[in-house]
Amino acid sequence: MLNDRIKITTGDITAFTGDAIVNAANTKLLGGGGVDGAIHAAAGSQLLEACRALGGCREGASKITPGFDLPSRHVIHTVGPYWEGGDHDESTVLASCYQSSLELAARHDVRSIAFPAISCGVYGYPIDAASEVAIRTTIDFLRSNDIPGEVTFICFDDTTYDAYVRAMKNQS
Ligand code: AR6
Repeated sequence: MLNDRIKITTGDITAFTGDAIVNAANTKLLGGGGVDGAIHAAAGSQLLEACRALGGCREGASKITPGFDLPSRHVIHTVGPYWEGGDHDESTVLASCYQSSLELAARHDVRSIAFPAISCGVYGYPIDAASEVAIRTTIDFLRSNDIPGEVTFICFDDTTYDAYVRAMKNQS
């Protein structure tokens, strides 16, 4: 069952004990605030070294590193769109973040993966619209792929959690 493969929880993504967590990074891939800062702090300085070697990342694309001191084996770094009102292809770029992260996960045999609400902090993407994109893109991917077996959306607050639950209901 598809719905059994999607989980929505609240919490801190750095505590996720699975194969990979996704980082909401920027194009430089050299750390930052928000979830990016929390992931780098928890993974240790080796993560920054590994990111330096990647040479940045385009918006909507994804790159993978080890998780170093994190409980998850990998970090998939993706770069979400900056919200500019909705008519600058933001939803296409955001869908591409989820799609490219899931493709990378499948190629690295990542069975369990956790996403934060990409672009919904500093980048200002409205959570209702963003959670619809996240859920729709993930459901479409899981329909035609067995790996990852499980996708968890880790929400940092209750408003985010409620939006994901609504988006999930709207898709079912
Ligand atoms: N666990 C789960 N979710 C978290 C955590 C955490 N530990 N910390 C924050 N969030 P943001 P963006 C949520 O701003 O909007 C950085 O400086 C947060 O509440 O981290 O994509 C990068 O370097 C929000 O719902 O990412 C970029 O420059 C979501 O994660 C820029 O910010 C994303 O918020 C990216 O901005």
